[in-house]
Amino acid sequence: MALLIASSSRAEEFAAFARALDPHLDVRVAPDLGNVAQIEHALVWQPPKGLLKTLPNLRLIVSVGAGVDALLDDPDLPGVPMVRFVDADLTGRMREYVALHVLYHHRRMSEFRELQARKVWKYLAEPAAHEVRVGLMGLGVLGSAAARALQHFGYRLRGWTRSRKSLDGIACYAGDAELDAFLGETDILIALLPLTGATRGILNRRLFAKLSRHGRDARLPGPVLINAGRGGLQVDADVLASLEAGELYAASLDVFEAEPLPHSSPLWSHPRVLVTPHNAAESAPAPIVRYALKQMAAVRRGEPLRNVVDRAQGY
Ligand code: NDP
Ligand code: OXD
Repeated sequence: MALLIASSSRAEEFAAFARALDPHLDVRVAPDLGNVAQIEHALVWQPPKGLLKTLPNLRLIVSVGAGVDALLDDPDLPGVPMVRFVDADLTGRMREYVALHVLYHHRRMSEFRELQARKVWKYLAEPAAHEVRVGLMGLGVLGSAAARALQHFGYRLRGWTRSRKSLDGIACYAGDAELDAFLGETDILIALLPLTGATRGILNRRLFAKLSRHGRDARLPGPVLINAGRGGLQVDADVLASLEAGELYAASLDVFEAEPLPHSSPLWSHPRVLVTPHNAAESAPAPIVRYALKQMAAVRRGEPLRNVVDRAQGY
């Protein structure tokens, strides 16, 4: 029985941990597959399309990522069980990212940075946290953990999901029919959705125009977008157009339509945009490998797997 690791940048690190944790485990790193008939498990992050289909005895696919859109994009993906990465390490990192960026925009830090650059000492009005309405698209493992972290500051929270949820202290909206109501009461929008057929391109100019607007209800200079989900959720050009038109006040973007973000993108230098390189929540190799080994042990013992991907829903 062998474990294949296929991950563009960190495969050797994962392999070293796997060998340290289980010295008897036969660990292979793609593209050195050896005898493919011996490979029963695969730990993967964006493997080349068609690679997994070459493994005739594969029993389990463990995704290094919480998001599995790239895996499901493989037309030759074998029909064996696939689990996605869910772990306190990843969740904690995402919680930090979301709290950091919500606070940054709520406290108008991009404007203070601009003022500092010009050595201008100027007071800017800031609403109290309990006046700011933060809306999370996605209240799954990461969205709900981020919401709980934001609750400590006193933000007014709402969330939008596919199926109906009931979470203490969070106004819950579900499905397309309730999306506009959710957006209309959101000052800071956080996207923690998976990329699926239903969510691709959802963060577009039409949607931004539905966010809580200036006027009687204004709590911030304008709506804010924080996308830590997937780049395919957003239309980069629409984010820029909405920023230019004042439909968005600011944005934090960890993910982009094309990654790495091309040098030519005006998002790099926009004064109200924070760009991070898809690292909102990149887990260390140790928790990822430990998680994979636990799931492999469950397969061997015939126990139920955790965090199995629902292929029909795409996440
Ligand atoms: P979960 O599967 O736990 O949660 C997904 C949430 O999105 C659920 O609440 C789900 O609704 C909701 N959702 C899915 N489809 C729709 C839809 N069509 N309409 C409304 N809501 C929908 O995922 P995680 O929280 O673990 O992760 C979320 C995403 O974050 C990942 O898929 C990945 O793309 C991204 N990610 C990004 C990272 C980064 O570093 N930038 C790191 C890790 C993950 P319901 O509850 O009804 O199922
Ligand atoms: C993930 C990611 O999906 O890092 O885990 O993007």
